[in-house]
Amino acid sequence: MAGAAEAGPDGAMIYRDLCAGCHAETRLGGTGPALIPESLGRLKGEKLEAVIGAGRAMTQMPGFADTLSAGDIAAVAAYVAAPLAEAPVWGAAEITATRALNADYKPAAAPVFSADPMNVTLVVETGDHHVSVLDGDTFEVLDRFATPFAVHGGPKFSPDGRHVFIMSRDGWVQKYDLWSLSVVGQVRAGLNSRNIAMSPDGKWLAVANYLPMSLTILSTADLSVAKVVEITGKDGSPSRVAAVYQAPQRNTFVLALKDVPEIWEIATTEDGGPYAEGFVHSSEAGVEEALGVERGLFARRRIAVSAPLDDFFFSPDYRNLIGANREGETGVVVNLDVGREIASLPLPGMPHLGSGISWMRQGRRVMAVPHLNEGSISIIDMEDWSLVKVIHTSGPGFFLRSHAGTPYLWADVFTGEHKGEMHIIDKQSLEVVKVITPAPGKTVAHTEFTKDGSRALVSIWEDDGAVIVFDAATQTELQRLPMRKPSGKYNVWNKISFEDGTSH
Ligand code: DHE
Repeated sequence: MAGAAEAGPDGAMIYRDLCAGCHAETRLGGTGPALIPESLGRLKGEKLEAVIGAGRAMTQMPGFADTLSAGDIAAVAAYVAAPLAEAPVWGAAEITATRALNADYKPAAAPVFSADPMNVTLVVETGDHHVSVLDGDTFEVLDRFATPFAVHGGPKFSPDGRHVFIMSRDGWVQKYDLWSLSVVGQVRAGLNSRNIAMSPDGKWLAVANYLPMSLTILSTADLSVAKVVEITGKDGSPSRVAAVYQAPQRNTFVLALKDVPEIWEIATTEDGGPYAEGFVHSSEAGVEEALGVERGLFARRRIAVSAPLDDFFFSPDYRNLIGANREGETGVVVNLDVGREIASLPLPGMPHLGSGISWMRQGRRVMAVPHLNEGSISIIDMEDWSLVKVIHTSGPGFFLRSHAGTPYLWADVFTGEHKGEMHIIDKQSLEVVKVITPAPGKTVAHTEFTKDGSRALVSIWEDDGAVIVFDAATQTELQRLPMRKPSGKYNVWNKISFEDGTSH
């Protein structure tokens, strides 16, 4: 009979003794990040054991290789990689209990710097979990502040560009005042979150969650909880929210649901939203109730689709949504006005619609989409949804960027032997006019333009990385700003003006 000595190390006990102090008994995170499969993502097996053994440089995470045997480390890694026994409750009360406002914060009456507040650009530095605030003309660092662990997705600016909201994968939302250069506060809106979206009027911030399966809506004024929407499909099955987007002309949030074949639209004003004038075609008594129609602030509309869609791109008028499924080979166009699919798109090779951009070419609007598993960019005509061209690049890219002030789009290569090559593509001829390799052997990715489009900022995505400032017209390097694994960069003006060449 197997005795206790033969049972092997007890990962749960080691966790309680050594890890729970920072990561919490619940594994949902404390001063350290959550240690659950949803948060660990691709950090598993040997990679996870390596982090436990060696720790993480420049963080509070020590290495345990001297304290624990290889078997102990494997046991604790297996323990944190296993799903939680019970789905944790994370409702309004739990969220509210995490809300912390900065007692030292004093709102400034005007920007405390002389730089153009509309040309300020944020750089997310994932190497040591900070954001640098750059003057978009001189590239001086105006401030550098600590963020929650593992920020993901684009920060969202208030419509006046004064405040910005930043989200971490562990569901923390941080509010920062760009005039005072000061953190305002933070709240944990979810346990494992995807992204955030701001309502067009700037009053509400929606947080898309995988865990729990909900959408949290916060008041942007004070980070209080306005509503927690539980996500269940028409047939009653729960669903994770893959992403949430703002639809400015519609006064709605649009939700990509991971597990049910539905798109949701949620009204962000009392009188606006999907069922405002023009969207409901019958006012007969009882019809709306029978259809399950809701009205008013945060009213929800369900749009049925043929399969779950988790990656979206929108036409600039937000009437058409282009959706794809990460596992699928095709994309579809859903017209949000009529609430149904109107076309399918020839998009093989894992299109990354979230990185799509659009512009006018020969009098017609076209969109460009990179593919995550092959070196190509599809160009689609947004009037008849035909494939205009497939542009071949030297490897799979992650991000595309352009600006009205430049004739080019910049497309990176994120993986493979050509990673770090940046393709400069002419938006009219659709030809690759140049390939630049500013840091050979290193990942070079994600471009953002200054307000006027004259400068392109590109990340050397390494721990001892940098943001390179290029002359956008000649692609000549002008400056290199040392940064810790810089990822995305976000220009206030490009974001709040919904510049076509950038993500929204
Ligand atoms: Fe992202 C944006 C989803 C992996 C860096 N990523 C987004 C958005 C979504 C998304 C839905 C749009 C949110 C927004 O801005 O409102 N990302 C996903 C995934 O599903 C995927 C493939 C798997 C996952 O782990 O979630 C994924 N993303 C990554 C990475 O591995 C990247 C490269 C590194 C990281 O930080 O995790 C990464 N994603 C980014 C960045 C943006 C982003 C920098 C914002 C781009 C922008 O310019 O707006």
